[in-house]
Amino acid sequence: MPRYNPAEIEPKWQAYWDDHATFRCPEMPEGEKLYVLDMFPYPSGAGLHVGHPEGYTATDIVCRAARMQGKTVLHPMGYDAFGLPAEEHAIRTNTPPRQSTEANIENFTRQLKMLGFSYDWSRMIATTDREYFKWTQWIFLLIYDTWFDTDQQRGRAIDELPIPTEIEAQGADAVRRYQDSFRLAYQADSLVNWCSKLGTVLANEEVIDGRSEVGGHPVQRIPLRQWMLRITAYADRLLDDLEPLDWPVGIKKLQQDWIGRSRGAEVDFFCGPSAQYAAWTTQRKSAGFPREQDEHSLRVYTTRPDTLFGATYMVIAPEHRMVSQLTALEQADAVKRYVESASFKSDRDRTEGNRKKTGVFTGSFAINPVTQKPIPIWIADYVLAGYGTGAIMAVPAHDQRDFEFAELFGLPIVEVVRPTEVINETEKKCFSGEGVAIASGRFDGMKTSEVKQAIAAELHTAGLGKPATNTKLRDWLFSRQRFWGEPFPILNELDDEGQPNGLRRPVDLAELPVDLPELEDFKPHGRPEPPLMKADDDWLYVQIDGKRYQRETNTMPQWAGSCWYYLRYIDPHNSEQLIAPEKEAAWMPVDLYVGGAEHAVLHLMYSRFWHKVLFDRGVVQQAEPFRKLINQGMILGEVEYTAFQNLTGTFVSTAEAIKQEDGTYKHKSDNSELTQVSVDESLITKQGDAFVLTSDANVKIDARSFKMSKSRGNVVNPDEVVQQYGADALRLYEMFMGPLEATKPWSMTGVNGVKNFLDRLWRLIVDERSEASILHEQIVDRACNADENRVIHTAIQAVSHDIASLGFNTAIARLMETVNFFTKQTERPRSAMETLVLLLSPFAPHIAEELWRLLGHPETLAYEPWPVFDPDAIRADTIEVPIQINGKLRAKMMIDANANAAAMESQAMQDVRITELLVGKTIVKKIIVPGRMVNLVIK
Ligand code: ANZ
Repeated sequence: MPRYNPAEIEPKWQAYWDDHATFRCPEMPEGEKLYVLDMFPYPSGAGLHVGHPEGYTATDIVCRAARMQGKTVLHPMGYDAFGLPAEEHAIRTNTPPRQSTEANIENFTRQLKMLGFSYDWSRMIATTDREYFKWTQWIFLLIYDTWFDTDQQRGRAIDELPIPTEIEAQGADAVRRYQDSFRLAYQADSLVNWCSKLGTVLANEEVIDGRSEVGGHPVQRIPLRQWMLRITAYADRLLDDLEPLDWPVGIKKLQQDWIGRSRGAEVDFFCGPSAQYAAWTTQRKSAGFPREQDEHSLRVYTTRPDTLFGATYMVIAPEHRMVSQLTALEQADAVKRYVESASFKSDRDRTEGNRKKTGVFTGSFAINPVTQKPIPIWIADYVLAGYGTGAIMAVPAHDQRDFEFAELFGLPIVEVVRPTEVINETEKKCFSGEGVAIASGRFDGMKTSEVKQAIAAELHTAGLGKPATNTKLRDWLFSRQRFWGEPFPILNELDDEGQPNGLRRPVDLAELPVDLPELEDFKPHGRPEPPLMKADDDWLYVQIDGKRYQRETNTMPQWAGSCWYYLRYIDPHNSEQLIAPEKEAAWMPVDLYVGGAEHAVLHLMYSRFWHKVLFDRGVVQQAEPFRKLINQGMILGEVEYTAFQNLTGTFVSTAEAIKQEDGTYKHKSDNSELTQVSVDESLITKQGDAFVLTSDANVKIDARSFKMSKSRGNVVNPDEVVQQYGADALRLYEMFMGPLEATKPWSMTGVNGVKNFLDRLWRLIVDERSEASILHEQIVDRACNADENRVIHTAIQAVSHDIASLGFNTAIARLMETVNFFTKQTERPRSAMETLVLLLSPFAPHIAEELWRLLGHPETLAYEPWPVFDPDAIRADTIEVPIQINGKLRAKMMIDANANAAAMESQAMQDVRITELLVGKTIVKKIIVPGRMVNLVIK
């Protein structure tokens, strides 16, 4: 063996850890606990990507070090296994998605084990396990059973919802419908992104530029009956509870922006027949602002009620329910065409700032309640149906979108706010800041904030307005028309004709899980209706107490399973409860959660929301699940070097190449034809931060790395890296590339570099010349001398500190220095080698275990005490420095090696040999070089 051979060592130690259940975590913490969580992967057919081991190695290092520091570590892994790719595979091959999912899980598990991560595999879960999604369904029913009490700001059981007497009087079904309208899980007609090609409704984030993210098919917006989760009820708490979390500020900001809380007012504008205007205002004055707008009014949400005098037109969203009511006959065709075209645009397309505004006049007018003037009502897609009330009062002088729209369609622009400070040119056209009211009647001269208050109060007394807050956050569209997802544990009651009557019944808890039906055929049928409608009648229909029900055939979105997996790891085999309360109390919250920044918003928002419902309903005991969060940076493909080449093969810098209209390139001075070529690294020299051709330094080489992708062919496969260099080298390299949170390019040369380091470490301890694995002859059984001790303790201090602060790259650099130091020594004390191996073990556990064994320890090092840092060992030694007078050596003194100039001077002045020589003289100059010498110039 003697040469370092990871292919032999690594599988051996992986088997050892498996056989000995080395990383099995006890049910309850013994002493201090540490719960370290990785974002679990979707087990795709492509297998692990090198991006996965980045975060996974980081957490593994933390866990391995923490075990050695005596903590009880919970470090689990599992799979987020429902999802579109498995379903598409099933459609293509007509095999059940469970088959491919299980095969992929097996492959992922093999790969993760191959990398030596110290997971407690006995806790492995997949969201597709029946024993797992039973509890996902259970949580759904809990959410369904909950309403949000806005006064108490918490979710409560639905049977605690106060029922108004008039509802009570209408009987049991009316009460059920009333309750249904308050549940956190409810059904609503919602505008959805319908993709007929995929045969499913997609979430907004699955739609990119009006096309499906998967497959790039056209997406149309249509109304459909959907399950919604009332996450908006929790908006305030989701915002307020962010603050104390130890999360990157960027992520907190993203969540705040996503929730997007704004405060303003709702205002009703009269839009009925003018003959009824007077009666309407009188009625409003006495009755006040109604909960729902009446048939003669159009309700808007505004953050600037102070600009009401400048509202010169109104806009409703193309999907607004009053579109047909407000459309005049002569405008009907134009409106129909406009509404149809808007249905193909995503919200993003509609609201992006630089798009040209579009719209159509309805032919109707509303009355501005303060100016009493009629103003036209338009339809435009820059107003979104799902925000506020889906209608606005447009104030073109003070809102940029309204301004662009008014300019385009020649609508009046009336300035009502004058800035109090100097403004720039664009603001002169449309000033959206605060200032002083003008052209606003009795409010003229008042400050914006005062006008806001005053107009809002007037509208309130007139029964025309009320304060309102809004969030950008929408309720969560929670159903999918797919088959590879969790079925909803809900039964829809059927009437005598076999049609759903709108009443529902949760599946009894004892009946969970509701398993997916066996399907003969997985092809979508291209209708919004879910594929589970194709299931056998045995599955589809249920009879209870003489009533017939049809099972809910929608399935949950992939987000569902990942909303709570961190809880199940704590008690994965509990068949009675989602989690035992004492275990939840002992292990939660997650102390460190590491994963990609792409989950900054949705996954983290959704899981925080579920956690809060579980908290309100007493299932968990803390309001937030993830105490500390870190996002690993993206790993890009290898740097690609490019330049241009002319027809004779001469290289030319990119700056010389001019792109032609047809996409080809020509030389900027001689007009010769150029083509972009990649340049081999061996032909390049680095000059400062730039790269040039070694043979011609005038030719600059572009160096760029790109996101790994199949189409670019720059994907690095972890299997191949492990085969060639070993898992320890891969782990070490990924941590050595740079700070965990940085984006960084892959480099095989870099992998080779760390592999060389591991070779050196091996040779430091093992005698390579021998046949059997024996220790190097320079390993000696003596205590470390002061030098060796200083090097070792410097390493202990640095590595311990760096692991705690997740600065893995600098820890590795320190370990490399330590190895270099001992390589140069003729003797290597066994104790120093042992410490070195222990310090390295979290990073490169296989080689560390092997060396630990060779150093004479039969047991795993996984629970060896972490080396203890001794500050005395690195305390600087004393050194001898000369004291000169006028350049002549007069004395020597022993001094602390780190002493500064002042300390050196003061010690020198106390030396009797010097004080004698100074009698009667004056010092004209002191030359003091710390650590080197003192020279006094005297007269
Ligand atoms: C009049 C006005 C005057 C407005 C003014 C702004 C400036 P935030 O802060 O994002 O909540 N708005 C309301 N509902 C809308 C919808 N469904 N689609 C598009 N825009 C909508 O923005 C609230 C402001 O956005 C509201 O205040 C409204 O325009 C517009 F000088 O009302 B404002």
